[in-house]
Amino acid sequence: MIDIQYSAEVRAAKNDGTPIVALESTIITHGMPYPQNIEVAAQVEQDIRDAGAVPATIAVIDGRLRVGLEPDQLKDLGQAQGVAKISRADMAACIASGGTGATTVAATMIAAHFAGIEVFATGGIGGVHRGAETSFDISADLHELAQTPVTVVAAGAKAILDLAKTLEVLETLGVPVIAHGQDEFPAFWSAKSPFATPLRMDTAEQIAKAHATRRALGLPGGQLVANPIPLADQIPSEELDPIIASAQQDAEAHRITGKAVTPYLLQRIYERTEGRSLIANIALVRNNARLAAGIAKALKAQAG
Ligand code: PSU
Ligand code: MN
Repeated sequence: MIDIQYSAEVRAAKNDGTPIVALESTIITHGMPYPQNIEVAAQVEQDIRDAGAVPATIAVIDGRLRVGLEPDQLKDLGQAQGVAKISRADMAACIASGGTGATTVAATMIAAHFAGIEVFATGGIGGVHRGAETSFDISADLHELAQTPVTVVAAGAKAILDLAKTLEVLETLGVPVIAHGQDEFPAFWSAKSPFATPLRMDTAEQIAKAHATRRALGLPGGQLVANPIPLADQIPSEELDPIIASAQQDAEAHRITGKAVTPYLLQRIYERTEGRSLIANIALVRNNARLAAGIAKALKAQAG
């Protein structure tokens, strides 16, 4: 009944077995300012092609689930006004009512799995917000990782979140958190955080094998691959911490709640770093896209 609309490129890749990497669209509509958002989206797609896989950017447009956007659709979405941010709770309603929505990590995982795509690259996942003990603000992304079998490559969780609590919830939910090439959990704009990651793997092949082994065991849920931002591009946490704290205070003062919180904080941090947060964000997403392409290729190669 759900008629997935594939881009020509993704349709061809599905037919000939080329590895595919899913990409989310909330990062385009709610995570980065126009016009950089569409430039970055196109660049990240190209990085995946250069690494030997095919990109599938996911969104709901006029009530249709799109897996892979044509260049014009990507441009239109990146400058459209009032696009909804859709997570697990909103996805069916958006499709049923003929709406247009950008998919978060949770909704992108659902769509990717539905389309038979096992690997997904993004910037950072949603997690447990600072002050969650009173606000109860915990991203649906964490529960999605616990139930949908997609490997998500992210630069850890954004430093606007409570990283310690985010790691605790992931552990409770049984989500493997795998740091790529280091022991520490990365903190999005910074390569390292004070927190150790439960698992470490140094190659795409190992990560692909762990993904396939979970499937063979019949375990529900995916894996979070925490890939640190390249050192040359990071913003040291000493510099960012006070900026994040003040963005947080602004959000509270303006009573920002629910799904508006993450986009609000990202925008404030962008302003307070005079755009440097965006430059780092671009570098880490591209880095994640390359690793995700390697994992998708390894999964295909191992399947023989
Ligand atoms: N990381 C970014 N920019 C973003 C997001 C993450 O750098 O826009 C988005 C992702 O789509 C993620 C969502 O799934 O924020 C989490 O939102 P919430 O905290 O409301 O679940
Ligand atoms: Mn939230």
